[in-house]
Amino acid sequence: MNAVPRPQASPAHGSRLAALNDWVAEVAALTRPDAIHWCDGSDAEYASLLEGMVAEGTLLPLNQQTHPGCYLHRSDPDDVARVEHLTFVCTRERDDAGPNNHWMPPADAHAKMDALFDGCMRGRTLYVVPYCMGPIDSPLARCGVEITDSPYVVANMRLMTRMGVDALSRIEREGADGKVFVRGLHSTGELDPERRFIMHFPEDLAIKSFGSGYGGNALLGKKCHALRLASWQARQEGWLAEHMLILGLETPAGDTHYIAAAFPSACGKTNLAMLIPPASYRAKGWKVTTVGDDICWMHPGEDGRLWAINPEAGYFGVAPGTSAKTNPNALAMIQRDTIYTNVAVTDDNQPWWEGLDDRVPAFDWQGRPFDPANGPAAHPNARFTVRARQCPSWSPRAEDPQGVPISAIVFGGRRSTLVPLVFEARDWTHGVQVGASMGSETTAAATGAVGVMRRDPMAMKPFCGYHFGDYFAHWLSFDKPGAKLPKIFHVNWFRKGEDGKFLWPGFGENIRVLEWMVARVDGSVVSGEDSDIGLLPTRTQLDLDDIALATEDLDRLLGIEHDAWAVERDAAVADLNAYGVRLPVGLGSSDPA
Ligand code: SAT
Ligand code: MN
Repeated sequence: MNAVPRPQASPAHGSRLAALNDWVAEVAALTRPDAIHWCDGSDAEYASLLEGMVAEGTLLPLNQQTHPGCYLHRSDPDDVARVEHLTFVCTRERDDAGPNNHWMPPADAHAKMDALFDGCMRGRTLYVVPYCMGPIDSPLARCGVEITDSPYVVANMRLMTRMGVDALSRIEREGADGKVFVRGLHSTGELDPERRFIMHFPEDLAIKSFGSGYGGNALLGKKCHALRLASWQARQEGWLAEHMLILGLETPAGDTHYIAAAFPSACGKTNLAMLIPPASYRAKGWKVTTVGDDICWMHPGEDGRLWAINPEAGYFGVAPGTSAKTNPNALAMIQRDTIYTNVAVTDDNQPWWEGLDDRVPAFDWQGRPFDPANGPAAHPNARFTVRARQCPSWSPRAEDPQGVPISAIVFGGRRSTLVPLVFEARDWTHGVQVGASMGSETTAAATGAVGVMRRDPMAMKPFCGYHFGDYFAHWLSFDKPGAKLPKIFHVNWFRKGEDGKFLWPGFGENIRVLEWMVARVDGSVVSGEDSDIGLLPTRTQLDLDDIALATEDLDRLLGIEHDAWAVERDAAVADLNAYGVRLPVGLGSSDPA
């Protein structure tokens, strides 16, 4: 540990940056808080936030013997997921937001939001939360300030971002050079779904969010800043802000390949990022390390490769389904110093959720005595928030200011039919088409029906802050002379048989698929089998030695149903054509190759 005391970057109240002080004053004049607290990000501050929430009953200590430093927050039952229908991108020109976003003219949106914010912090404390997305000294990192009246949000921001005096110093330094920080204004309001909106103003790098305390709606550094606004900034500055995990795959030869993978929310990004290889692979020397589980910022480096950072410093993961079998690393990291949201508890006050183990919980996520007639004990989108470094597979390269070089990009969705276990795109353009055509069955991470197939290009449908046509064109623009771009793959761990059971064992066994990708990247496997959808592994190229798979299941997992694929491709092309004239040439046609 660094023995040097933390720099006293700024006075306890206020900042050296007039623009920041002015904005805080302006917000305070509108929202009328009883007090203003400038967050320093210290342990003492975190402890006192927790203490305050425990005292007011919004945070419940869990069993401190088994789970030291762990707490439970029960949200309003109507505030448990992202609300895509209430999320807007407010560009001056409607077309810049694209058909992929809800849009409102900026002046109307400001008027609507300012009416909601008017006096909303009376009786509350206004917290000023300076944060940095990415390693504090990284040229790839970007900063913001969130103003919120929710101590729960502040505590979560402390776990999820680099928050406090160091971030404020950087903001002040950059501000002195004329660089702007992202301004996020948030209030939980009355948690009334009728008075709930999440508004983005990409042209002003601003966010206004009212009426929800839930993760993606309220922790503004995450989806609002690091994806919606960052994707806009990235397009202007020539980089990519993506909904991707980043993992390091160490091979028996001792090389580490970094892989970025995009899956929609609640489709296993956290599990893949923290994968523990099966014993036979570990014995050979395979190892996975975790750089990030949700967001990836990729910049072209001088060497032509894409270099990636994880802008976050924590994980906001889905609890249900997390177990010693599915994700032992995650389970180990959430035994201490974790904030749980909407999980159930056992009779000795330990956190519990469906899929954890066979204990029967005592109380459900709403605090009612558990009764299966009321549905699942934990909310299906129950979450844990925890510092990234607590993960046993955490990679110190997550702190590397230059980021990590990406060898492969993986797209994937939850598809019970049709889509094979893995295929490789023929080239970058084809890979962009594969990503743009992605579909997935919906999950509990967003309000609405679950299990409905929807098109989710690059897993960015809810998160791209501008017109998808421009976004695809931006992706294509990376293919230029001198670029050494990653190979692009598509995977599907979720294929089901006629009996409704998953065909592929998934979890740790997914390393078998990653192994093939790395062999393709380093050239040790010269070519897959060419098909009408891309390159497929041959049977012998995938190591399936010690897993029990019936031949017909394997045929299904690795095969192509040509007629059904033709229908899928037409549907994907029709969906892409909805992006109209801004769709880059090639992507709307039925075959770019
Ligand atoms: O709710 S979050 O947006 O923070 C998580 C997710 O849906 O991916
Ligand atoms: Mn996500």
